[in-house]
Amino acid sequence: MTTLQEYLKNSGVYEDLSKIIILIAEQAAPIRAAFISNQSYAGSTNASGEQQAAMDTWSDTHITRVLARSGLVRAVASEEQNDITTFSSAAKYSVVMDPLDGSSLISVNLCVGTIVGIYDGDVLQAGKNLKAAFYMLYGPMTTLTLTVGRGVAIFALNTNGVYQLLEDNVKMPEGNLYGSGGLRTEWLAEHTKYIAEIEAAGGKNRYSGSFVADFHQVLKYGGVYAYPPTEKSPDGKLRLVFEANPIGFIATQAGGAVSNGVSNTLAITPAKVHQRTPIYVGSRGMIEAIEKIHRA
Ligand code: AHM
Ligand code: MG
Repeated sequence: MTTLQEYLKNSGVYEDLSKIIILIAEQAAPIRAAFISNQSYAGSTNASGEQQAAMDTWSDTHITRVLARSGLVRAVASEEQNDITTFSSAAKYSVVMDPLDGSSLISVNLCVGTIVGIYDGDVLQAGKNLKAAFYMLYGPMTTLTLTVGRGVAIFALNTNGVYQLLEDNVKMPEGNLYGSGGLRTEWLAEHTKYIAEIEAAGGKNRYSGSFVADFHQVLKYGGVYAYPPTEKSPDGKLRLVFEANPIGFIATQAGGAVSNGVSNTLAITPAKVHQRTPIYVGSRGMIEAIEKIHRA
């Protein structure tokens, strides 16, 4: 059995980076334990104008407090906080996170997760500069899907509280699953054409409303997760810094790709922390197909 600690050591990851990854990964247990008493909405909205679930704010406060106490982190930016918080400019690494992704599904007990990216230096960098990206998925198992820039590994939290390696060198296959956000009646012509092409080729629709969960099945089975632009929301719904970049980095490390439909989102330097982006993430062929439609 290879543990998360051993994997990080064998990968030659810098000590502080390893410590931050392990520290956040350890918060899966307290986060899972908190669901039962945090079922409601918090009555507040976040910087993206969305209703915050009690678990959004609980997870955000909890992880931020743990990072602040660690003394290892330079700055943190969270989907649930308005501004970037700087802890120590002497520290090397900054953390970006969506502390509880898919939170509209908490009250119906569907799969949700925590998304994290770690940069060397400040927060507002292009996703391609990520030093590590991972997500915890709170499903039947608690899993951790991680890249430190050397491929993708999946761990599961066992009954002894240890993350054990389930799968190393995860490769995203070409596949035909697709899930798309937004209302069909509001999709733009390019996206409508794209989905029609996928359906004509026998594509199978799988969309739960939890990005991490929907992405995870695309990672394993192949296909695409999309949240497209619309007339009303030309930048889609998901956030570049907290969602598109960490997941896009993982996809790319598994041989897949990420795009806003036109080009690779990992190349974009964010202008602001809560910037949204249209997103297509999944098997390489699927991402090439939407870019081809946009070029035509
Ligand atoms: P969240 O971070 O507040 O949960 O919002 C992002 C979520 C994604 O997990 C999911 O894919 C998408 O929003 C679902 O949106 P919709 O309900 O419009 O399909
Ligand atoms: Mg989210």
